[in-house]
Amino acid sequence: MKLSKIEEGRIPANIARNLTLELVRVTERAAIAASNWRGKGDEKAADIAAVEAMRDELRRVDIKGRIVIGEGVHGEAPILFVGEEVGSSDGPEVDIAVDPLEGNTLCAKNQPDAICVLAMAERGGLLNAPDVYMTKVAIGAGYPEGVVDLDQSPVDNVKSLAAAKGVPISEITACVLDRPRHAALIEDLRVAGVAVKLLSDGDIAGIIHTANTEDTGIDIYLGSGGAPEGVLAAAALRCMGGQMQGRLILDTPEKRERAQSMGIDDPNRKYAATDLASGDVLFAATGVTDGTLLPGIKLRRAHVMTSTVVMRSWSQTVRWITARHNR
Ligand code: VTB
Repeated sequence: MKLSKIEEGRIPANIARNLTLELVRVTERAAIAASNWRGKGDEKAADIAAVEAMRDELRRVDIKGRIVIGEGVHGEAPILFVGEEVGSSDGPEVDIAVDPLEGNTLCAKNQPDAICVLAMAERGGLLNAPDVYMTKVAIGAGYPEGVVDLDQSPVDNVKSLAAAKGVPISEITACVLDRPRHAALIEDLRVAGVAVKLLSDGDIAGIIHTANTEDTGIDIYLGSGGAPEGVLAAAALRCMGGQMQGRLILDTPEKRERAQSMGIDDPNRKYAATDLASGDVLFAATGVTDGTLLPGIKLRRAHVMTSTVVMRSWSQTVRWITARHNR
């Protein structure tokens, strides 16, 4: 039998794997802070609570970290801005992408799958994506490379996925953000007989769901969402297995210039998951509200319970960590 990477004892000289638990601490802190704002109808307050907690906890992590996906550009976002140095400075040079509260509307409405998210990669490993939309397609592991492609129509992608899965197209469930801009996409999918699961928000969780079809029933993610969320979702898929492509929507001269100033020379480039998040990547997400991805924060009289998924691309180990914190 082939030895696994762990049995062979091959520990690569890249991101220190002990950092995995450090990331869990960071997303746990953010999620606990955000949980105070569940169902309170105040998205902004929920977001600020998560951002501040995440920033504070990151200070303790032994890394020379640099934010590449954060809360905004320097000058606009006070903390966790793009380019901000984070960590204790005593450790490896890494790039960090954060979405301190992915789905702040979900949190404000206490709806499923509000999560606190962080990804870490070696320096240069995460695309410095502008805050524009990205067209995305994602599927889980176990399919031939290239079975879906952004240059095919969404319905054609579903058809080739159904053929590869060996099921009729009517047994494919596609996950799409419920937005007016997706009206034609949703209509086309329904006319073709595809089941469409509409998300009110949160396409990082939506894309992760494709990597876990047996539990979620979701086969494919289609449509456009935030480009920063695309990078974070790609980091997760790299750790879980699966395929994803993304293309920035740079539909105005201003957006093209902004992208260019961030180092993006080809505005039409089709990014694979490995272009969005390359090398050794760590990804952590803690549930704020109960969802399909993770249980939310549970407030008990003496304790707070957190549920986190943390994973690493090198080994594709996926860990679910339930923690009990004293109040
Ligand atoms: C997208 C999506 C996110 O917000 O950014 C969306 O990627 C915003 O889309 O996961 P609209 O501008 O159409 O509202 C989320 O759903 C949540 O942050």
